[in-house]
Amino acid sequence: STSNLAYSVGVTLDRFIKMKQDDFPFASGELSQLLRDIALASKIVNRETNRAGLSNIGGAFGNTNIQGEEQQKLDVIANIRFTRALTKGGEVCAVVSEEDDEVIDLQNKSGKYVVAIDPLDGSSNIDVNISIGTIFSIYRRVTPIGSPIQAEDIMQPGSQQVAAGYVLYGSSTMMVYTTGNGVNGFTYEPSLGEFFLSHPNMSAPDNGKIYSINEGTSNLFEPGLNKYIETCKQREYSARYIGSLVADFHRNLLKGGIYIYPATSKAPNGKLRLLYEANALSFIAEQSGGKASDGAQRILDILPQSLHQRTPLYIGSKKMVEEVEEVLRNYREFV
Ligand code: P6P
Repeated sequence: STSNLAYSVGVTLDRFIKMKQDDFPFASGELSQLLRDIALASKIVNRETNRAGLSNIGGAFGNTNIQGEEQQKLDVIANIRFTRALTKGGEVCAVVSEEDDEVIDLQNKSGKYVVAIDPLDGSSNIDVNISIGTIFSIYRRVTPIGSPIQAEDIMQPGSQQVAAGYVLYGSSTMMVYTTGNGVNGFTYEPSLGEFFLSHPNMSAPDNGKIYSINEGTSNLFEPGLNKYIETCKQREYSARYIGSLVADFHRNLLKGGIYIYPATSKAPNGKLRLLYEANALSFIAEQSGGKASDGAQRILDILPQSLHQRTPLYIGSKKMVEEVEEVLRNYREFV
């Protein structure tokens, strides 16, 4: 029966958030409410993602469905869902999203938090039915209540995050997040409409044998990176790269591994965005015992200069990130 199923699969996300609320003596539940708002929006996005092929909401833009309605891209829909949930929740005063050029002021003047979000990363994978994900960072606003000020409230280094997480719409849908006291993973049970604690206290293996990088552009890589990749091959590591950051990151977090999106001669800052991709996953990586850098400096120490700035990303098992940083350093010294 439903109650047995609920009992057998353990703690719901709501109950877990409530249990952990005591970790924040000063927060009177706003962060808890904010996490619930994100979970709610992710349930809606999950449903729409799973039906994408059916109701013709694929990645392709400008389709019209049988009703002749203009079809929106799924990442645009996801952005609307998350922004609407955060607006209604009332806890967030501003959102910076991959989908919007400028910061969105939610007009929640007393909202204590700012959210940076990639509502649906890797949405080009939807049409080929590969897992995709939502990535989010949560900051406390710096300025007193009123309209948020971009320079102070939005452009905070990742080290100022109070929470961060991702939702992976995969073979099952999971929500993984941290509030600075470790990392916990929840698996969605659609028949109950609930996330259940399935991966308590996630801990990244210190080392690993999986490397995730798009070697198709290796002729554009710096020499030290190609040297590291060569080492991975000599050790017969597994190359696993599915072109969906959240899915690659999540697998490496569970099994041990490193994900690299490097600077190249054509893209000196790589491809991934600092505010709503690298920072959140870097907070998760560190909180689970892993490491994240741009190849030299800690991602969470980078002071943002612009909303959509890119950063190279080396993230995953601590020893793997440390090793590649060492190789890069050695080769950079000799260049
Ligand atoms: P490339 C998807 O577009 C994405 O942002 C990440 O999810 C993914 O890891 C990466 O870009 C893939 O980029 O250049 O290897 O196709």
